[in-house]
Amino acid sequence: MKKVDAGGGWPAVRYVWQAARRSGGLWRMFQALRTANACKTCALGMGGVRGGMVDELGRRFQVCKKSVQAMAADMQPPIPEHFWKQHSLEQLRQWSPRDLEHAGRLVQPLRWEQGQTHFHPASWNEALQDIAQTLHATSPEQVFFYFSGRSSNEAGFLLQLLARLYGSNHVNNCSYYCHQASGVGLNSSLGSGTATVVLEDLLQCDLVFLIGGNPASNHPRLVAHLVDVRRRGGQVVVINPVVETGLVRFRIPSRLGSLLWGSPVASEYVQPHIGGDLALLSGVAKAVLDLGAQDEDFLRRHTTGYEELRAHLESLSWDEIERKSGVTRQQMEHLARLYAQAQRVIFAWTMGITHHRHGVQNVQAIANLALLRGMVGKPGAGLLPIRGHSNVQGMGTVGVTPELKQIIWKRLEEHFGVRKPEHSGLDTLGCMQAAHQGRMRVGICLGGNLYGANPHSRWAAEALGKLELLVYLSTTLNTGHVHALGRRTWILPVLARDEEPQPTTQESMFNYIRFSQGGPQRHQGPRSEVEVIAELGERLLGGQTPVDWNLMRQTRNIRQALAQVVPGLEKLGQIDRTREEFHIPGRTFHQPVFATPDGKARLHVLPLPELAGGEGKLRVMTVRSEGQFNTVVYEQEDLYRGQSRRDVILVHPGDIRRLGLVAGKSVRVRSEAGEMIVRLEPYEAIKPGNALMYYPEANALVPTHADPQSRTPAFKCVVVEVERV
Ligand SMILES: Nc1nc2c(c(=O)[nH]1)N[C@H]1C(S)=C(S)[C@@H](COP(=O)(O)OP(=O)(O)OC[C@H]3O[C@@H](n4cnc5c(=O)[nH]c(N)nc54)[C@H](O)[C@@H]3O)O[C@H]1N2
Ligand SMILES: Nc1nc2c(c(=O)[nH]1)N[C@H]1C(S)=C(S)[C@@H](COP(=O)(O)OP(=O)(O)OC[C@H]3O[C@@H](n4cnc5c(=O)[nH]c(N)nc54)[C@H](O)[C@@H]3O)O[C@H]1N2
Ligand SMILES: [Mo]
Repeated sequence: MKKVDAGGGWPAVRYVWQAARRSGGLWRMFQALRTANACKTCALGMGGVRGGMVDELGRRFQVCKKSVQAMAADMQPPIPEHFWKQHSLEQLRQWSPRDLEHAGRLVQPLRWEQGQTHFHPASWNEALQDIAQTLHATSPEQVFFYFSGRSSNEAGFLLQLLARLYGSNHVNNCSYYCHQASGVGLNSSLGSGTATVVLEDLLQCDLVFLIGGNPASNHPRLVAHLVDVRRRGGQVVVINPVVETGLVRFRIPSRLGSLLWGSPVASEYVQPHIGGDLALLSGVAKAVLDLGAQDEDFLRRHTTGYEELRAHLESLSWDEIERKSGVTRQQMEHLARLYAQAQRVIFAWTMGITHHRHGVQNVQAIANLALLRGMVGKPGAGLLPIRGHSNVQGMGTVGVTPELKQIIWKRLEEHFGVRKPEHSGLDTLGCMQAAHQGRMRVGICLGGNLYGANPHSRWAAEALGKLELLVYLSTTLNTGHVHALGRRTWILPVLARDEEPQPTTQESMFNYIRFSQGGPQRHQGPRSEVEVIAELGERLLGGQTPVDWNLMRQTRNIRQALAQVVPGLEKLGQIDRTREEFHIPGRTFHQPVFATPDGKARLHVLPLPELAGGEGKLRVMTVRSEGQFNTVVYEQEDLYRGQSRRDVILVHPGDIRRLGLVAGKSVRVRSEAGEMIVRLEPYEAIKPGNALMYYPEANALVPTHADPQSRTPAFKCVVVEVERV
């Protein structure tokens, strides 16, 4: 298949048109996107109280293909009752993620028990009664709660409150497979774990480092900002082992000139090895010192650890840096010069940085480099982890984490009589490991696809299969529902954000709290997430705790609670009246005063990790194509990488020769975790020594190795052997 020459453009426009037609026409789609709700896809922060498609600066018609994709999925007709008689579980297991998603909206609670051939529709009463009874009979340390990042702050807070009152600390969210390394890394450097900039800063910077991300596919609205940096005469440095088409040129559909001719994105494109970023960033930092371009005054006044970092960087040899990064000294010195010439620099990154065993150190290395020139703590400059799910950051803020800040525990106790459960909470991978060892009995999943998201698919299915009870609250069917069932499983249908009968709130990657108004219910049957949780709370804990679960059915009451419990969310207390969306205070640093005890940022000395792999092996990254949203695959083809199918491994032609393989033929790819037979595709755009496969399919190969600090699996660095079959 021929690769397109730029990202965005007509294919995106055509897709929108087709998706809209399937959903009842362009006008109906437009009306749906226009409602005052936060966009459902990434966390860039579109929509909210000022209407859909409005960004955080109030600019209109900010929409992308993904918003339409997600909306079209929610606008589908319901899955009819006879579907569950017609299709056995065995049949549904043959369906692709796309077929499952396109089956329609879930509208009835479904029950399955070990040994049964089909799912059975059941009543809400049966479902909630069974779940409450099972929880009653189970020890809370054997129950975990997994949250995706699509649900509201209100649902997230309420379910974690239920979990703690019930006695479980095993509360976590998809961030543990996503940006957790950013949170841990930033906290260790700045005392706060989120972006230090707001959207406006992006409009003022003159250099952006974009590291380990493909926003042309995954955050298309961000690319318009990168294009604008170039227009202002600024620079965009992309660091990525793959030359991604849409990061070279992008056609912004809403700008005619750009749509026709395309706009340049990257001004420099540097290709390290997979996992080579820490060495590369250290090399650039060393070259900054060689140039004398560091801001000594800033470093002395606002940071600690400068002398140690300096000594460490000076002691590193260029040989080691070049070997471990895969980038030449000249290239790193060139980047250092660009950096030295810029006044306001933003460092942005995604999964290419976090999905490694040294993910936290990668993030610390980015913070080090930014601090060296005083690029944190002033307008137009700073650090920007580009978040995935539309409310994944909110989940962390409202307490969907195994551990909570002391002050939140204290307030939960004061307001709701929560006594801190004695056992320590497990992160996502920890819960899966415990389940596999038979130490978990019940799992409750608010959205997401815990199976599809997991490394080592076979192992993940085994782990979930050992649970006595598994509960999914979902909008549509996904692979987890058919491949990873507990001995008894409930699938409960819930409303999407824009169908909620009451307002909800979400938080963007710029720490901005948005207010979604909800809207009319599209189908009879699904219930609001908050209502389901409150009902379960009443059945499980009613009368035993100070929480009035009936009051908690009102999202405004949950916002009152959030305002009282979570520092920074005080304004949620009035938001129903004021409709004022807001930035969470204390996170954006426009002054060099940091959230650490001494107010100073901390520099870290980071030894350089060896590259993974070795003779005859390849390092594989598992990534998304533009036609999917996480485990939901909408399209088989990847236009930007010129692929017509997904069961492939993309390898540099030089490696194909070196390994004695034949392009276009089937190969066996073997890792520590498993093997897959896929087609070998030659791919010039990847750095030799490295290869690319598609997530979620390639999770069959990803071992469960994780970063010890953030516990994020190394999804981007799987060592494999490839052989002919
Ligand atoms: N259309 C669409 N949009 C999405 C999503 C989606 O699935 N589809 N998912 C959402 C979510 S939850 C998230 S977290 C984000 C994910 O957004 P991204 O992080 O952009 O997504 P990935 O496809 O995982 O790819 C990461 C990029 O990292 C590069 N990379 C891989 N390994 C390395 C490395 O070692 N170093 C460097 N420097 N780069 C590397 C790859 O070449 C690829 O370009 O997108 C969000 N938005
Ligand atoms: N190999 C590999 N594995 C990875 C990654 C990778 O790059 N490579 N990326 C990781 C990352 S970054 C992430 S974030 C995870 C993603 O992990 P998850 O967030 O767990 O997975 P999703 O595929 O986003 O979940 C999609 C499902 O959410 C449900 N859903 C959608 N909207 C709603 C809603 O409003 N409410 C409720 N209750 N449910 C809803 C639908 O049923 C849909 O099928 O995967 C991780 N796994
Ligand atoms: Mo993510």
